[in-house]
Amino acid sequence: MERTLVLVKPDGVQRGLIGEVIGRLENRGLRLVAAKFIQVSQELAETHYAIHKGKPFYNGLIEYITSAPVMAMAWEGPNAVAAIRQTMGATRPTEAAPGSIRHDFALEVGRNLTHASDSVENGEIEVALWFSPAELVDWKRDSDRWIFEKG
Ligand code: DAT
Ligand code: MG
Repeated sequence: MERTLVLVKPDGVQRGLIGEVIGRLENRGLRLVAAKFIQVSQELAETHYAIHKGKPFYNGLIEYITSAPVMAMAWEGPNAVAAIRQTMGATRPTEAAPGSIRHDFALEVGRNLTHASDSVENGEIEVALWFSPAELVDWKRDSDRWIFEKG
């Protein structure tokens, strides 16, 4: 079972799209593990986006993610990383597949609404960065056996 970090970034929160993102992930069959609505600190933003340090868009990215509250969540499921990246759509909204969130609700790469971990390894790392072990809820849904082929 893979785990991934999902953020509804400040533009998604301001535009009232938290419910839309959660609804799409629930509909897909993914299982919510943790959620919190927070103002991101400079330190967390810099750690989360450390890989982009030095790139021309880095300063703008840090400013954007710390500009207003975000909805941070951990979701799990079989192939959760690939499934959630697909539901979010490509980084550039104009390259995102029709039906994806970034296609359906965004226009610009610097206002692309959501974050989702890009690999299984980064899913583990990012969930651990954003959530303490006590915040991660270990639970089963009654519907799991109708969505997950193996428990
Ligand atoms: P993703 O969010 O799809 O994982 P990424 O990790 O490559 O994309 O980049 C992180 C964020 O940085 C992305 O969601 C938006 C911003 N970004 C990436 N490339 C950019 C660019 N060329 N210009 C402006 N912002 C960019
Ligand atoms: Mg990324």
